[in-house]
Amino acid sequence: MYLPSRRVVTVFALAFSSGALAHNSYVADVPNGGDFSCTTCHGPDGNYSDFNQFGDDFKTEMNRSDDSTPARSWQALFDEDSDGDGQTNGQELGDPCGLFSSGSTAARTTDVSRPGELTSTSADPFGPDGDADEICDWCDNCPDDVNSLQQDTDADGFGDACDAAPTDPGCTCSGSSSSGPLAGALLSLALVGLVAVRRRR
Ligand SMILES: [Ca+2]
Ligand SMILES: [Ca+2]
Ligand SMILES: [Ca+2]
Ligand SMILES: [Ca+2]
Repeated sequence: MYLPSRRVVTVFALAFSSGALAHNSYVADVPNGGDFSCTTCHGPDGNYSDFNQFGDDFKTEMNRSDDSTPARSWQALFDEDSDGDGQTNGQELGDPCGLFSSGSTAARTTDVSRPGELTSTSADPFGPDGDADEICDWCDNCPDDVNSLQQDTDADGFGDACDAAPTDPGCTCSGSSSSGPLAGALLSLALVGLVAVRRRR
């Protein structure tokens, strides 16, 4: 019976363990990285040398050496659609806004799908999305108002749809923009009433 030499066994063990170690060290760099074991980045048989497209993209990002883009950056991948299924990597892995940082908990931990598998998609990639405008709550500048264009004229972080002063960047007060004109109209009516009362006197 053939028995492999100690050297062969050692090389095989090192090769396997290095793959496993690499996998374990990268899991924390991807939102919900442990959900699909190694098949988030690797093929369905779990072969460490077999990368799916997301795995290839991730590997490229890991190995990036130029200074302009920090290496190991999820932010460079979240808005890409590696497998071409119509959902971004972030939508599939529960971080559609790219808020995840290594080791943190993803914004969404349910309804996660594989970003490197065309037939795997999330049922609600924008969720949770309280106003159903296809901008998830975490990155919606007006989470209670339908404003899919996210217009923010004064760039103060509050969308025009819910900015009490949509053209005044100095006013960071939030609230429905409709409350501004309404409040103004009510104030005008009060002033007219006050003037009328004084004239009668
Ligand atoms: Ca996708
Ligand atoms: Ca929304
Ligand atoms: Ca909205
Ligand atoms: Ca604004």
